[in-house]
Amino acid sequence: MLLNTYEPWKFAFSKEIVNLDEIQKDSWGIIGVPFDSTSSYHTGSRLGPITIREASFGFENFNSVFKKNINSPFYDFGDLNTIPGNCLKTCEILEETVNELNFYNIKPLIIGGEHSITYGSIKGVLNSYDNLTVIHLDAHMDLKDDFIDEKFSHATVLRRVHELDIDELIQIGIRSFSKEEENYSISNNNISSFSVENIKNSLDKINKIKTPIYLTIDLDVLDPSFAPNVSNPTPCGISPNDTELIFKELVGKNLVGFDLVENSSNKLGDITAITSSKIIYDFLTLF
Ligand SMILES: [Mn+2]
Repeated sequence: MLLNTYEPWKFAFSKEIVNLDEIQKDSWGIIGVPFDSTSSYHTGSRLGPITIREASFGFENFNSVFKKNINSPFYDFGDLNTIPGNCLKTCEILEETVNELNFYNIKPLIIGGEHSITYGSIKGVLNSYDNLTVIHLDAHMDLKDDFIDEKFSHATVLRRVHELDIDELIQIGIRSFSKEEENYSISNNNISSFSVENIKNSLDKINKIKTPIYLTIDLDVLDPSFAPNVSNPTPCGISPNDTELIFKELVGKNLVGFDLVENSSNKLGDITAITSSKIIYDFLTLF
């Protein structure tokens, strides 16, 4: 390594970017999206990309859960230039960035920011894939048609995603929703919503997926005892061990996009940022 230095604002173990044309096909590229303008409770997820990257330096290269090192090279391209206060324009910029990543055969690994940005990321992925199953870990369904008259919000994002041309939406860890959202989930036969008690059934569902997969994780899927600093903490959630169970079911599947959102840590070394970072670290060990 030249000068024997490292970049603390790049995810640990990420490879140096030398030439985009020489990047290994199907590697992952991290993009931070420091945007939190539609957050309805705790704001601060704009600091997610920084606090999560910093926390990544606490882990070993060898992942004892998956019994392997992080083998596949991945890259950290820094943070998106967002437009504070404008969700749609920020999503358009992110979609364009994901298009560019796909052009170089790099798969997007998005660190939020809040959940509304998932719309821009999935739109970008859909420009490259005809079929897509979205796996959605969250305490909330996020299937409202509008939230206080806003169509584009972190509370409506999976409704907007479902309106795109996706094959299936699989929601896991769900425990907070309106009657309208529950009816929408029940009346659309390509939506499955699994409660915390039904995680085992969601694993069977994941096992049967044949299409490319986009995985979106709202960190509030975890119980607040593991991840207190999220935008909308919701008691009685899943544990980090449950996310590892889900990840083990994803081994060998065709994952083409990933995001982790709603981390609102506001200081370095925060337990929520460490947990977020561990989830991304586990995800990167799958390949
Ligand atoms: Mn949520």
